[in-house]
Amino acid sequence: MKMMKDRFLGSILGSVVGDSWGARYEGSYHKSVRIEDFDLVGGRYTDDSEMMKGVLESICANKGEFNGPDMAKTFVRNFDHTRGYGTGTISVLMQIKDGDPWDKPAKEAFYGEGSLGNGAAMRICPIGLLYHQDQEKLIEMTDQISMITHTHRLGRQGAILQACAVALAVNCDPRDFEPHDFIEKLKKIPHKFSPVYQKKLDKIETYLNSPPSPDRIIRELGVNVTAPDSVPIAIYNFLSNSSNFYEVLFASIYCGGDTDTIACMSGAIAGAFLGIRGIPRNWIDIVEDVDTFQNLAENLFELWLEKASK
Ligand code: F2R
Ligand code: MG
Ligand code: MG
Repeated sequence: MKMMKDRFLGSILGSVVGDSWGARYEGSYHKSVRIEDFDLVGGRYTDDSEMMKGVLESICANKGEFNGPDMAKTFVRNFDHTRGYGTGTISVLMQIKDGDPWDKPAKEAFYGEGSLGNGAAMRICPIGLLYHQDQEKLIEMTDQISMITHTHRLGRQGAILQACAVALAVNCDPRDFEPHDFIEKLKKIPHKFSPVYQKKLDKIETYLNSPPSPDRIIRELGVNVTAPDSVPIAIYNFLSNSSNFYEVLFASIYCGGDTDTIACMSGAIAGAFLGIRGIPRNWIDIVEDVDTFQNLAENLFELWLEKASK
């Protein structure tokens, strides 16, 4: 049980550490990220962690169940415009704040297409943790939570892929880890992923055998704010550096582009895999509001324990 608690804490705090570190480099061109600059830094977390906090608060208050009005209200209450939100998400949250039903504005975003941004994936790790033994429930809840802001199938599928990666990482033993098995299991998720995700999972498998240049990885997997161009590279950065949390984050930031979000997602997977003991304590201690995130992670673990004992 102690090991499991370590993994819950590792994933939530690993995600916030990745977001806070990555935020320094968001939008950078990858060749301008210098290893000598990448040192112990604190800094503010961004929208990624603020929205994950909202997911944690709402699911803990609702005993692990989805409550759409409550979660939307929590996102709106927490919203701090200085944290660098995506324009589509800002618009959705402001419309809900102004009185629209919680499930209306997201469907109308982007001329009715819905958002395929990575905002649903970046906040979803609590669901991967809580439902790591129940894939059906994990997929159902991830989809419901995504729909508050992201109704495009690619935005929702990216969140499902990320939540499943966190769940798989919780279930893996680092002493006996095979990255190829991890990808195979992701490919076998009983959910119809669009070809863009299927092709990128195939590429990751190939790259694990024979890693191409960083330029090619960035070009083929993508490093931007859309879910299909960020969730796959976060998974790859974890799988190609799984034994070392620092290397996972460094690879995610070195790629440039949407560094806070890619480091947040790879940090969530690596933290679930290595546990909080895999993250140097002094890195965690400098995270803004660390006690709040730690308490929420502990509450989530207690909720899981309660459900597992029934
Ligand atoms: N927004 C940012 N970073 C830029 C500004 C940060 C700056 N440093 C600051 O401090 O102000 N980061 C955050 O946004 C990403 C998550 O975005 P989310 O929540 O998915 O928002 P949105 O707007 O729905 O989607 C993001 C963009 O994707 C494109 N897009 C989405 N759906 C589309 C569609 N159907 N058709 C065409 N384009 C679509 C748009 O460009 C959206 O703006 C994270 O990186 C987070 O850190
Ligand atoms: Mg952000
Ligand atoms: Mg970002």
